[in-house]
Amino acid sequence: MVRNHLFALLLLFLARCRSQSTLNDVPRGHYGFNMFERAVREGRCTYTFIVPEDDRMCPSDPAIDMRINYLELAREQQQKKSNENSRRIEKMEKMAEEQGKLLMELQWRVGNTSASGGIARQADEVSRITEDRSSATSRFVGCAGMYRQGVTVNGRYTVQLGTTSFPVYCDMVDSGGGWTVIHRRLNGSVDFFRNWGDYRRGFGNVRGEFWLGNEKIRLLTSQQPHELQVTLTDWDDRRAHAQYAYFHMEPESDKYILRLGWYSGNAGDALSYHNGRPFSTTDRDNDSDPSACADRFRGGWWYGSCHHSNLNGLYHPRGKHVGRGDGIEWIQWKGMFYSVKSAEMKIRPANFAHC
Ligand SMILES: [Ca+2]
Repeated sequence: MVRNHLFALLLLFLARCRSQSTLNDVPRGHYGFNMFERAVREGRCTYTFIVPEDDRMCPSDPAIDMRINYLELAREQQQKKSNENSRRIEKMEKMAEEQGKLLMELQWRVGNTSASGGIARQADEVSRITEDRSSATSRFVGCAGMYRQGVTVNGRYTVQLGTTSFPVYCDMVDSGGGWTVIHRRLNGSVDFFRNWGDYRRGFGNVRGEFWLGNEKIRLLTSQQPHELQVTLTDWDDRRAHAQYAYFHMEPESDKYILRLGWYSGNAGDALSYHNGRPFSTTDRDNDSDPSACADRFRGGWWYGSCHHSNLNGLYHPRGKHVGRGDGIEWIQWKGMFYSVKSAEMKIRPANFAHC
């Protein structure tokens, strides 16, 4: 009885539309509900349907809950698998890249050895390179070795290779560090127009201008495959660089022939022209030109007929100069009549960045 009265009051309230309320308590089909519906239809009032707080939560169905839990678990597992697959793909890509480099190097070395003749020598060469590569991950030569031992400050250090030791300048900062600097031009304080013996031994000061020496460079690069970076600065202090994925010098008996890998950088490729060419100095004409390139261009380099780069040429204090190609030239960057303000060549093991 009391309930019916409450119902009547509620419906009266709803029909007058003075406030929002709930119809959930009113069974559909009840006369009060019908009244209200009619009132809305006739535009005498509008209503807002408010779902009671308790009804907003669906009643729990164990079967549905289980299904949801299962799907969430499956989604998490799928995500984990996806992440794991991404990591595996990345790792395999790195391995493929390393193997590609090794294959390229082996093919190149074998081809080179073949040109010199002798299957036995080819086998020895492949065996030696493979040994180098397998041990390369545990040892680094020169500044890279010191970097791996925790030395991360640029400066002069002494490297020990077997019974030989000599001073070097280490660049431990540029492009990830670990670089052994083999050449630097800075201010023209050192004469680079020198003979074979000087280039073989090296000259200058590793803190200033110097050539490390063909014998030492040869020794470093014969321990394991190395990469080369050339850094150049012009007289407006603009910098450019050229990087070569592989850098190697043959022994003196082969006239320190230059071996180079792929070029990258923004200076232009002015060194690949010299790939496969022997070193020449003022007293050793090993170039392929009728003239003596080292004499004409005032340096020691892997001249052909004659050069695309001449980083051991004359130091011209104002950059632009008259003598064609006799300065510190990088033709693909500045042409034949512009000597750069400073230049540096540095090497490190080719796998340094990956280990
Ligand atoms: Ca010549």
